[in-house]
Amino acid sequence: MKRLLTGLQPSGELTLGSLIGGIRQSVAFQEEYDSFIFVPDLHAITVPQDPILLRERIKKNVALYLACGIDPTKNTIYLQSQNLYHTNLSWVLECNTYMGEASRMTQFKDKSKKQQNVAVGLFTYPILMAADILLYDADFVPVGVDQKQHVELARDIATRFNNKYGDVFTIPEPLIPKVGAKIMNLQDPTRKMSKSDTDSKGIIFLLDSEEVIVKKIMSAVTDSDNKVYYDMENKPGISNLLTIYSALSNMEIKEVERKFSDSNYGNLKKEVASLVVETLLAIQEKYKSFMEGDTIEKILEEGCIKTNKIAKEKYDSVLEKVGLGRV
Ligand code: ATP
Ligand code: LTN
Repeated sequence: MKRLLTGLQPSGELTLGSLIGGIRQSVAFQEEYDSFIFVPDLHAITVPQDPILLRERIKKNVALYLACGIDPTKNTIYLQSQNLYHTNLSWVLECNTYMGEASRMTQFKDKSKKQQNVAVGLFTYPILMAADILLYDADFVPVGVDQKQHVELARDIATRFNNKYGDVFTIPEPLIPKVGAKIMNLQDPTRKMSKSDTDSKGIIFLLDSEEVIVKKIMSAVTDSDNKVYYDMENKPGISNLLTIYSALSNMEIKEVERKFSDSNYGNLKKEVASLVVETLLAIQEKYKSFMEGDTIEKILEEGCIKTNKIAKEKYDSVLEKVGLGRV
């Protein structure tokens, strides 16, 4: 079985976009791959975080993965900060990465503009990400397009390292989702629904209450044409609602279009709201039971033990190659 590894930053509460575009893909992959899913919590502190909120969010996100169908018997689930080999390997890789290539990372350029004081960790972030991937010989790394450049950097570092010291690392390949359902912000349907956005009116969070979900969908921005059909360019709001309905009902867009061809916008919104509520309430029910018991602690403990063993072996062989470790 080929190995797949991915991480979702606990940078915000998970959204309907995270479910449809991210988590559901991982649920499909778990049947086919030896899947490693971890929480890159060390990556989260590259920008300021409130410690209490951060700890809460990490646990909530793990509970939500499980509630959305990530099966702990098919996935290795763990926290990055519980495995010191990530940062240790990152240091060795930093010493094998050039300033020139690290300086080309476009996400650093974007993210650093938003910070008053830019942490050095924000700059070295992609090298830690390379360590996350290379420690486990991941064959595939599912990521959004914005992360592709980072996986390519991991490939470059691994290739250079292998050439210099002899084969140690598997060269990973990014898995970019085919143009699938991209869920847009309900208030500005030309922008992606993003968990770290500050204005929550256009974002459906997986833990929103029924009342809030209905309110957000009923006030989604549409157009004045009052005809329901899919046209992302001219009718992004309506198209986004059709996309959400299609993704959650597993119906083709064409079928959904047909179903609502005689509806007015109010009716369409009501139906979409009711399907989103049904889906999310079922997830929230499971989420509650995961938050109450000690399942999460147990899963993370198991993941921690398993991944520390794998990572130690890889790290030891890296040390040996570069002339460090036991003499
Ligand atoms: P952030 O705001 O912190 O950058 P994000 O909400 O944009 O986060 P990521 O954590 O970068 O989401 O994405 C995780 C995965 O979920 C990626 O595979 C991404 O493609 C997918 N994803 C996130 N938001 C959406 C969305 N609105 N529509 C479709 N897929 C999404
Ligand atoms: N940078 C990624 C999160 C991340 C990751 C990884 C993803 C950290 N390490 C390793 C895949 C593999 C993000 O912000 N989405």
